[in-house]
Amino acid sequence: MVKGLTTAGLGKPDYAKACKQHANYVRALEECGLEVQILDADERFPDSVFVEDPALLTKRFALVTNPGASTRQGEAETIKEVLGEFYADIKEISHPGTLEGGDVLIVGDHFYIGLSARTNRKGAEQAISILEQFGMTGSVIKQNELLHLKTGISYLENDIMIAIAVIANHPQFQQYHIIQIPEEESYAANCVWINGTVLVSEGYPQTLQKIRDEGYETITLEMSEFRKLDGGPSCLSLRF
Ligand code: CIR
Repeated sequence: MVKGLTTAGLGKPDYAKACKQHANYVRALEECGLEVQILDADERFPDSVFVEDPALLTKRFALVTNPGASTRQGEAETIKEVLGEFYADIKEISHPGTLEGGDVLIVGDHFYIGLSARTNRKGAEQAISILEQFGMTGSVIKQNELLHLKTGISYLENDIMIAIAVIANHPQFQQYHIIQIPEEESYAANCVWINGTVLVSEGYPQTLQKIRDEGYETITLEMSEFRKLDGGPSCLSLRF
């Protein structure tokens, strides 16, 4: 993990601390009523704790992505084996298409797919055509400021989004009520709704208050070591 990709400039993660934060994260998922399967560490891939990226899980099928980061491409093979335990239908994104799960924002049966340095148009188009085969839809969101689309926006169900200004203004999101995050708290835009509770990174009081004001229960989580690798709460699990 200490060799993971990063642009944060916050130094190397403290591995022992990261393990504690990970354990707290797992506990939070369980408190929200989820059953959690923890995968073994895969020492070949320093970013593999961010399991959200090599797969996209839907109600009807699983999609193994082709991560745009070359050091992460091998993660897809491992995740595919695991998903075989849960899904009869497993589809794949193939070269020259690339896609990472962090770029996919799910709203019911619609999938917003952000273009980024990790997800290219061909990858997004492949995903959309597979979604359509299963009666679901997708659309492309152009952005070039963030690592992933969900670095800047999360869906909190009930037609409510939480987002930083640059993403909140995107025309495709105007149909939602958007909780806007102050710029100095932009890291907190990546949060996770689970069964009515929102998991929020600790240390972002204005964002926390705004989420509570909308009536959500919240659990705050220390994410400092994952933040050092540009990762947030959604990145650490695949939820289905
Ligand atoms: C990476 O650059 O790929 C990792 N260091 C961080 C991935 C974060 N994943 C996510 O936002 N879904």
